[in-house]
Amino acid sequence: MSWLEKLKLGMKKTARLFSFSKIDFESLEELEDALLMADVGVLSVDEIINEIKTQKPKDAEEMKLILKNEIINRLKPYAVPLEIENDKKPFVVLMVGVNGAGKTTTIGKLGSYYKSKGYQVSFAAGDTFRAGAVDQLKEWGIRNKSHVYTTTPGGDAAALVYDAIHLAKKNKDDVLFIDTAGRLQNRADLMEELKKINRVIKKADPTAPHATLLVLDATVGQNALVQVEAFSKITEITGLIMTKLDGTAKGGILLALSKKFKLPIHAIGVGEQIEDLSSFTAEEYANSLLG
Ligand SMILES: Nc1nc2c(ncn2[C@@H]2O[C@H](COP(=O)(O)OP(=O)(O)O)[C@@H](O)[C@H]2O)c(=O)[nH]1
Ligand SMILES: [Mg+2]
Repeated sequence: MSWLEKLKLGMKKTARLFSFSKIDFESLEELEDALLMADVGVLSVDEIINEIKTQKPKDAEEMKLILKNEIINRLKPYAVPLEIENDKKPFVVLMVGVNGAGKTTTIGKLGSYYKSKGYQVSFAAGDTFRAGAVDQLKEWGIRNKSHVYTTTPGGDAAALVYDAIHLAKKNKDDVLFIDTAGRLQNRADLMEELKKINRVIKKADPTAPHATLLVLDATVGQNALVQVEAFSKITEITGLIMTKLDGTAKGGILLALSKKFKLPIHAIGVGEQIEDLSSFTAEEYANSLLG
């Protein structure tokens, strides 16, 4: 199955909200409800509905086209791939997010992607909390034939990160992905630890981290907004990755996020396999969202 087919299949639950045979321009309210249910967000929904009213489509087909263009125009500025700057060696990517969002899996997928592009990739297993997290990353390291810098479970994550940057420099790694423990935005101690990790990264390399990616699980819908806010208070988020767009009916959340935070969306995930992560493009997304 191609990526686009997978994305379409994954977004089916969201797309089902927009069954246009039932909706014509006289039942804009139905469309409004569908957009709200898909978690597009009140602000964007109002603007989109107003745009449709202004353009006065003749039929459902025309309305769908306006809607599609609205979605594309709103997201295009944020569909930006993660660019590795070659003068940063290693280019340090810090991955953050709540438990189960898909950080470790996404690191593995990104690692294999950049490896295939010819970069020497390495991983720092900074999730020393969860049993199994280190092994999970080691697996990805074996698959990608990449270094995985680890410490003993329960060890000091910040110390590991410090060592990992030095080892990555020594090994001349091009990109270092730092995994972190999932932390709830309401756990002050864990958020404090993230600050410490950031300080330690800067000690090892004052220009790092070169990217801090917040991994979000699409199935949480509107709560993603709360997560971006909470993590932004602790550390400067430079980009987003949205996982689990497969099997959610809240696929419109990317529109709400872009509207509010104007952050780049580097990639989206539609499954658990290596090939289930791809760069984000507004057209593909709009097509999948509308079925
Ligand atoms: N369906 C689906 N599952 C995913 C996706 N990304 C990650 N997962 C799964 O979500 C679960 C948690 O992922 P993990 O990487 O361990 O999350 P972490 O706690 O943030 O490191 C795992 O079972 C992954 O296989 C995705 O895009 N789609
Ligand atoms: Mg993890």
